[in-house]
Amino acid sequence: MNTKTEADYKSGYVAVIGRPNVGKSTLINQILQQKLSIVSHKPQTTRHQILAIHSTETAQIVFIDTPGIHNQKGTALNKHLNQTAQSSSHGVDAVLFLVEALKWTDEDLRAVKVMSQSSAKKILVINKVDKVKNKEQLIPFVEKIVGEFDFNDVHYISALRNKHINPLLAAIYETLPAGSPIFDEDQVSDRSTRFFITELIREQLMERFHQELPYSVTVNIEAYEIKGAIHHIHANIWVERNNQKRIIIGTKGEAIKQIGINARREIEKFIENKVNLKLWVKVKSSWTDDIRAIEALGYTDEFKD
Ligand SMILES: Nc1nc2c(ncn2[C@@H]2O[C@H](COP(=O)(O)OP(=O)(O)OP(=O)(O)O)[C@@H](O)[C@H]2O)c(=O)[nH]1
Ligand SMILES: [Mg+2]
Repeated sequence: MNTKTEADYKSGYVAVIGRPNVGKSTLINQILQQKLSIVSHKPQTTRHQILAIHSTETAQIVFIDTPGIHNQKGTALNKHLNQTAQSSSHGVDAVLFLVEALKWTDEDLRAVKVMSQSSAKKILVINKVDKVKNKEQLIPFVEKIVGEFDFNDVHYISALRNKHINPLLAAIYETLPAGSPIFDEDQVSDRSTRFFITELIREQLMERFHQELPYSVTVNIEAYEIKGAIHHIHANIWVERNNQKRIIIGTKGEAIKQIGINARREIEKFIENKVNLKLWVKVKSSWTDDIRAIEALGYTDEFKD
């Protein structure tokens, strides 16, 4: 039960927006000290909107991790990812707009325009400052951005190295309205365990096959059974073509075996139980263009409020 009263507590939603690969998920994981959102060096890692709930003694910040806003046109999946990110900047108390230090691309421009439409408080977050040797270079970089677009505040951080996150949290706190906790204080996400399991498998696929496989690889759980102390999980990996299936399976099944071992380890850490993981690779032609398939694989109606 929530015992906090409005007088001594603040709570609200904060959307984290930016082009792919700027470090949105890394920042959220760092704040929560938990891997809620998978991370990779490949752009467009996040595909689903995820709520990450950060509860402290004085506030509850509900972060919305979003897919990076990108310029790739075409498939229904790509359009859906951009729409997801756009819609999340509305109805929130603050927007964190992430950019990578000294890197400004057309995709950042597209993302900042989306963000500008939001009526929430806007915080510009310059991430990956650990990569910048001469920090003075940051001044003209930031001046140009704040000269063109409206921000209430600017922060310089390294999400990866956990640098200057506390001042950012303090600034977020200032934007929140008074209110009692929105979620139970021990709840960290709106997502199910099954969802995180599919994400942990997808993370291994992205890590190993980032060159060979398209973004369209997806995972669903076919069966989940707990027998005694062991969780038996049977998951399908969906690809679009037979040659992609061959890549994932590898010579004599070596690749899929390794994916399975690594994913099982991550899943065991996450659910704190022993796991027996079975993976199957299945081909569904062009599911990224098929809006019904996108619905079936859970890419819609993601934001529960
Ligand atoms: N050097 C450095 N690398 C970082 C930092 N933050 C994130 N990264 C790296 O940047 C890459 C992308 O990070 P993600 O957190 O997946 O980025 P994202 O914005 O969520 O990307 P999408 O989900 O694709 O939109 C990963 O390789 C991270 O390790 C940072 O502060 N410094
Ligand atoms: Mg991400």
